[in-house]
Amino acid sequence: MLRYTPPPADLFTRNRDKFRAKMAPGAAALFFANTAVPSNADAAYAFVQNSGFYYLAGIDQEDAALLLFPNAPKDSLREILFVKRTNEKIQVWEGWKYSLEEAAAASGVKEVRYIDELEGVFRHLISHFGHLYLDFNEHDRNTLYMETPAHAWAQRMAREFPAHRLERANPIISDLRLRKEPQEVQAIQQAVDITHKALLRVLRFVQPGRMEYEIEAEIHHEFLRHGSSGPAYGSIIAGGKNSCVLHYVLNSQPVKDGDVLLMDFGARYGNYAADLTRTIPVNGKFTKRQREVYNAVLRVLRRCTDQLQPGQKIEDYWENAGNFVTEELLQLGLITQQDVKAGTKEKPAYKKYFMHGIGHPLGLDIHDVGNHRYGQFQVGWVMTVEPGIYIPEEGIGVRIENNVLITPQGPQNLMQHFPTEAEEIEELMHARVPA
Ligand SMILES: [Mn+2]
Repeated sequence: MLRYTPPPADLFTRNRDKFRAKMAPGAAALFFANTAVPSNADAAYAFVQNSGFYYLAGIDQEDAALLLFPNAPKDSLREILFVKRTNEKIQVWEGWKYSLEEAAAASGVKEVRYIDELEGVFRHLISHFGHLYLDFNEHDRNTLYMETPAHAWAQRMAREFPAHRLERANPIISDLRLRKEPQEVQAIQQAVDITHKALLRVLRFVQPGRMEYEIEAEIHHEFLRHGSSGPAYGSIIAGGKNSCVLHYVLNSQPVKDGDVLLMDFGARYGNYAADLTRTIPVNGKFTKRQREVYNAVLRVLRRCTDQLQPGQKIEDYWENAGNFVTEELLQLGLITQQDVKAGTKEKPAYKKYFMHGIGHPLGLDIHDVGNHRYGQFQVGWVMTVEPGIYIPEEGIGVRIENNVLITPQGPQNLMQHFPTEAEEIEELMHARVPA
């Protein structure tokens, strides 16, 4: 059995309804689970489900597929889930796999068959539709290509049924996934709450001399003991000058007295992710300069969060975030008015100390899908807000990151109960266990 409580099946039923409503009339759609990915010899990487497939089917297992064909000639062929056929050997070596009944209960799909029947069913229906939706990763920051079952199916269609037309499922699913259902917000909140426990744990643990990986281990321990499948992404545990390396995941150095420690980590619960950053003083007390930088970043965090309103223009939000950081950098004496004037729209002065984006959608993926760079914020989006100021010449990098739901009333911070003020963090660190 799974180690977490999955969302109820009616979430996935509603998701499929929403997808069907966007399909071209008479079309079919085919979605695939991820396959197990081999590491080297006979071992596989830990399984991570295909997010689009999970969104529609709620099945967290390899070798599965979902066929949607709303205009199928027979009721029982309109929606079919295919799962892996287990056998004695799989039961001996791997243990539990979904039974047909369990898969039906988890997904809300009434017609569940084994994956080896997909070929026959597809062949049976091929003359009844002219368009087939397939889902490919269209994330605008993805740089890695990997052959998926959908790629293989597309090539097969081109060879065998070249007169059928392929349609893109990804823009539809991505768009739907931006707007979270209440049950999805709940799942994210569960991941957030486990992340909170891990934060409280490390605030009691961090001391000068601890290794960054020891701190990482404390976090992951806390994740796992609450039913999380582990970190949602590579945890960043970055002391001193490492705090200025944006995606520092080596976590190999001792943390030092007088340095800051930037920690960016989040639990995965079910398939949903949390994404937290806090920056703390290694010895439990910020220096005057560290506190100045910290409070500057915190003010930007608060001002940006206030802007997560339905209807807010997103391009304006990004521009405002840049302006807020610019004000703080001027105050901190890091840039001058001349620098600001010399900056261009493509390369504004603040980019020297704040090089990344102000946030991203969060959900089944840590950098979740959907067009979130243009247009307006909408109710139901969950966004990270993560301003930072990185000063390599001073060895101080500060980022503070929260996860925020956009509601009709405005922003709702899912990390409301987390320590955020410099003083709150220092106070919790006073209760540390001596090393
Ligand atoms: Mn983030």
